[in-house]
Amino acid sequence: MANPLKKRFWFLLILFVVLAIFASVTIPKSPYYLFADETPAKTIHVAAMQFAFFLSEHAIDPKNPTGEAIELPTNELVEFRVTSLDVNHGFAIYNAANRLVTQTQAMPGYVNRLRYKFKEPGTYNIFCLEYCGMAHQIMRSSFVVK
Ligand SMILES: [Cu+2]
Repeated sequence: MANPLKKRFWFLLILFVVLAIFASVTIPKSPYYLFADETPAKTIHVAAMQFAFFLSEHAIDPKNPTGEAIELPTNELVEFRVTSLDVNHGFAIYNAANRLVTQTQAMPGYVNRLRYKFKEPGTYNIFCLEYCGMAHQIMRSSFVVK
């Protein structure tokens, strides 16, 4: 009869090796490390607020938030600096085919940096993915990638 402690040892060793391989393959590809060592070609400031997004190439005044039409280049690194002026919101970017491309949270008191390289030109839509109030579903914006 096989020793149950030996069986357990081999089971745990194989489990550890499988988890170590999985972690070493997937962690470097997580969004937190994507483009971490590159300097963004463009920085876009984003302020979310019930029920609108303000996007600007300049810092946004929280007392009088305004945005502007945004045009971004293809295949260049863009950094969105996303915050909220009231409650938690989502900042989700969808391509022209309405597929989710990338997303982060917009939270009061925090600036989340979302880095992305847009490979396809076109109009991208921004939707809020966090239920934030009665008019949550109309909270949207867009920008153009050329
Ligand atoms: Cu919302």
